[in-house]
Amino acid sequence: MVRFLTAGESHGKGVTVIVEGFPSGVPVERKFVDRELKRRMSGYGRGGRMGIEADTAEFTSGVRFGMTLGSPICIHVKNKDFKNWKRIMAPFGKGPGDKDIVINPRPGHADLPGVLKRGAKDVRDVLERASARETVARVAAGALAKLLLAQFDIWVMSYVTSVGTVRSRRRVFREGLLEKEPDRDPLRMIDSKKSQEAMELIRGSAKRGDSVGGTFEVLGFGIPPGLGDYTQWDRRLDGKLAMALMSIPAIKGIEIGDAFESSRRGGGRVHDRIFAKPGKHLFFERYRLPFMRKTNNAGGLEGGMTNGEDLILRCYMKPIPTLTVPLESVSIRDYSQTAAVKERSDICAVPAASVIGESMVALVLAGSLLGKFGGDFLEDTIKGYESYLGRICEKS
Ligand code: EPS
Repeated sequence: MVRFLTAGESHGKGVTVIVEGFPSGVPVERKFVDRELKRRMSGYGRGGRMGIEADTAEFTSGVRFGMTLGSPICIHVKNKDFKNWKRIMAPFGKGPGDKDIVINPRPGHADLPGVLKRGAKDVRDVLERASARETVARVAAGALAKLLLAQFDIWVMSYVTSVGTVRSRRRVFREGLLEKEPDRDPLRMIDSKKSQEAMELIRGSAKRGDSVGGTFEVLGFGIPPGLGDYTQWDRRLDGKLAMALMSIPAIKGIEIGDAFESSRRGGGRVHDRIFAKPGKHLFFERYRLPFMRKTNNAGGLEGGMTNGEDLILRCYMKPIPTLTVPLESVSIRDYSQTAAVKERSDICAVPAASVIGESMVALVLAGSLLGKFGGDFLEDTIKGYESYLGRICEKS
C-alpha cells in the first residue's frame, strides 16, 4: 500500500524520496521529520561527513498546511557537501581527470559487483548511489509512517545491543515509556558502562584503521493481531519485515524474537502458551485481547502475521567496508593486484542503522495497516480499525 522510491547520490545535490499511497488527513509536523533526520546523523563513531551535513526536510508536494493530501509526498534533503564535489559530481560536462577516477573497489562494498553489472569505468559511478547516504530518504519516509502509526497508538523504537565484541544488556521495554532512553546514549545503548567500553573499542578500531559492526533491536508496540497474512508467501509480514531490514546497507542478518535460541530448543520450551485471561496490551488505549501470553519468544509474529504481542526484531550489522588501512583488491582496468580505495568513512554506524531500522519497520507496518483498514482517508482507516478491535477485543 505505501510505496516509496528514493533518488540521489551521496555527494550529489541531495537525496529525494517520493512516498506514494499515503492517506489524506494525516497531520505532519515538520519538526518531527527533522528530529528523525537528526537522530540518524548522531552516534559515536561516525566520520567527518556528519560534521558537514545538517539534514532537514524540504517538502515539495503532498502536504498542505500540515496535513497530507493523499497525493505523492515528495521530500528533498540537501547534501551540504555537494559544494565540495561539484566538479566530480557534475551531471554534465567533461568527466574527472585520471587522478579522480576510482579504479580499486573496496571488498564488502557494492563497488566490484556494481562495476561489473553496470559496465562502469569509474567505481564512483557505483559507490555514490550505493552509499548509506541514501538512508536519509528512508528516514524521512519513515517519519511519515511513524506519524501515521501514532494515530493508532502504534510505536516503533530501537536500541543498540552490541558493538563489536561489547554486548550491552537487553531490556524488556514497555509501551512508549522508555523509548527516549536510548537516544540519550552516544551509542544508543541502555547500559552506560557497556557504552563506554564500546566507545573505547571504536577508538581502538579508528587507530588501527579498522571498522566495527554490531547488533540492534527494533521493537514495535501497540500493534494489533492480524497484520500480514498466512495465505501467500509474499503476504507474510515476517518476510516483508526481514526484507525491509535486510535492505539497509551492511545488515547481514535478522532474527525474529528468540529465533536463534529457539532453533536449539524443543517446541515445548519455545511456543508462547495462550492463557484465558485478559491480555496485558492495550490497543488504541482501550481495547484488550481476551487472552494472554506470558512469554514472547515468537517476537510478536506467528504464521506471517502479528499476534498482538510486541514486535522484536534483532539486526546484525557487518563492519563498514571502507577502511583507512585498505584490504587487497584488484584494479578494474586490468585486474592487477592493488589496495582498495581509501575514502573518508564512518568507523561505526550501528546507532544510525538502528534509527534506519525503525523507519523501515514503521513503513512496513504503516503499509500493512492501510492495506487492512483502508488507505484513502485517515478517518475512514480509524473507523475500520475500531470496528476490527471491537470484534476481537474487550473494551476496558
Ligand atoms: C558512506 C561514507 C561516508 C558516510 C556515508 C556513507 O560518507 P563520505 O564518503 O561523504 O565520508 O558518512 O553516510 C552518510 C553520508 C550519511 O548521511 O549517512 C558510504 O560509503 O556508504
